Amino acid sequence: MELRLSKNERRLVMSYMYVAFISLFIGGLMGLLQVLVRSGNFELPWGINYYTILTVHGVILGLVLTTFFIIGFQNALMGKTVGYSKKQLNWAWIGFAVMTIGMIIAAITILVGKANVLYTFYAPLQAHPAFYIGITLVVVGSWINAFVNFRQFYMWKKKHPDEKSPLLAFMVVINMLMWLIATLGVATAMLVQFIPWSLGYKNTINVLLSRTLFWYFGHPLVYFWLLPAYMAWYAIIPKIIGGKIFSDTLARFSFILFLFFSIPVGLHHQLTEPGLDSTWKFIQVILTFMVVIPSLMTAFSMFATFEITGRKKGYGGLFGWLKHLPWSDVRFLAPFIGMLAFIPGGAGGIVNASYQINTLVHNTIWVTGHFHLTAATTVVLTFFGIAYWLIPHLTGRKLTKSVNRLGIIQTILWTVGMLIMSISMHIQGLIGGPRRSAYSDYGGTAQATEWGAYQMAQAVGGTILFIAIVLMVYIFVKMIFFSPKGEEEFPIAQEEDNAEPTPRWTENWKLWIAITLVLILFAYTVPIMDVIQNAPPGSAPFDWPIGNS
Ligand code: HAS
Repeated sequence: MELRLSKNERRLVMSYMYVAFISLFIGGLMGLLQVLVRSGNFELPWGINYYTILTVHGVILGLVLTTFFIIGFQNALMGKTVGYSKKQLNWAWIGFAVMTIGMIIAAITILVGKANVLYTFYAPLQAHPAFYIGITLVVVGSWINAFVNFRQFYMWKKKHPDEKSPLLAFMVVINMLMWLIATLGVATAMLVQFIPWSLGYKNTINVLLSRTLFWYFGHPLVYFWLLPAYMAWYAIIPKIIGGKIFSDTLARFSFILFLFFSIPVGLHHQLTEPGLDSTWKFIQVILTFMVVIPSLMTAFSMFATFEITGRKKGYGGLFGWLKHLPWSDVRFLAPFIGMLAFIPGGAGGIVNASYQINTLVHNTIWVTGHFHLTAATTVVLTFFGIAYWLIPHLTGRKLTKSVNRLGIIQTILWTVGMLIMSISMHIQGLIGGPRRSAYSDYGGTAQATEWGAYQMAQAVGGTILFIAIVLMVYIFVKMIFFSPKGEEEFPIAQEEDNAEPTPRWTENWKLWIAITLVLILFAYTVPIMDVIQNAPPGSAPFDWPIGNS
């Protein structure tokens, strides 16, 4: 049974949305500046450091927009399916406050140029301690939220001992469990390494350990972004297209597989990193191929949902069922394009994960192209698709025809901009174009000259994307303040009437957590012990432009 979101719950979710959309604007503006600088035809005014804007872009979009949108959306899902007690809601607000304070501290530190360390904050680049403390607070706030979600779920189960949990609440709990276990890595790096080092209590830092702990967190981070999109694909899109959930069991099982395999795979970001034994890199590459499986299950499930719904509506033929899809409904179109983007985006991921081929693409702008397809298209377009019904639902307004039309234009602009930018990034990467770097003609070398056309294309794509961002922010404001009052549906799909019952083992939480921990211990114990026992010489801090700080 679906619950009604109270006023206070709506306000909480909206608060997250405000932060997310303000971040979209600021981060997008930085993205525009970056592609212009890298085209070689534009210089930043007032001596602004390229790496300051690159850090703002990565942190604000990769860490702030995503985390705030996700936790806000998940809180709406929890409110709708299992509900909040007054106390839980108060704690949820505390979580939001801690996250927001942390975010403001980190953002100010970056903006004043005291944290030019990019979103991966790789040592030995060093930021002001306030940056690390701010990020740590964001994580602590998200933990408070995680525990609220666990409690909500537990209380619901207690009240309904013989019922299976609502699918969306189950998915939220898996995502927050993965997040909690993954963020332990980054929290350890912050508390044991970065904060004491930046405060001057330690002169040097074990760079390899800090990067290994970062990627222990950094890879599940990308699935923390992806799973809320999958929540919408599995349980919301079917309702929007007038269908049913293909299989509750399959959906739960794919989420359980994400819990198992998202974390013990971080070394695939460090395949070229010296000091890590190649056996363990190889083992984590194999585990990476395991984490592809739940995405393939999701693709299968989505095709099945579309085809079954189409055939039920009487559309025959091999592909005739495609015609029934609501192409003019932006709530469907935006996430659908996100799905399409994940076909090349996921294939690119498999290329990256292929141990030897990684040598070709690592640290090139190919990787940037990869994550603009996966994170910035698959995930972000799905988030926009969610916003088109969630925001009006929360603010008591209607998604009007004109906003829907603007949304479609926005989606098309985004798709065109991203195609131009991402394809040229992939190609430039294959011919050696580096990532994470400001413009340089590398002394006029022939190879750098070859990159010029692709950098121009990125500037064109990035400019179109910025226009799409401005339009999205306009739509956001319109949906909050100017659309006519009314009720907008919170679309949650039901199972087929004759669906097979979901087996009870899907809720064997102790077993799932135990398997997750065993896999992590297996994949990480030896590499981490090795990195500590045979530690490389520690490094003194550096700052941009490169040099000892
Ligand atoms: Fe990745 C680097 C491997 C998925 C994000 N990735 C990154 C970075 C980011 C990122 C941000 O192994 C850069 C980090 C940095 O700053 O250094 N990635 C993978 C693999 C997958 C993958 C194997 N990545 C993602 C997702 C991301 C993301 C998802 C964000 C949301 N990635 C890597 C590796 C690197 C890496 C290496 C390090 C590279 C280096 O050297 O630095 C897999 O999860 C992909 C599996 C996905 C699929 C696709 C399934 C398709 C679906 C759509 C179906 C479509 C439908 C449409 C239904 C197999 C589900 C219907 C169509 C009709 C016509 C009806």
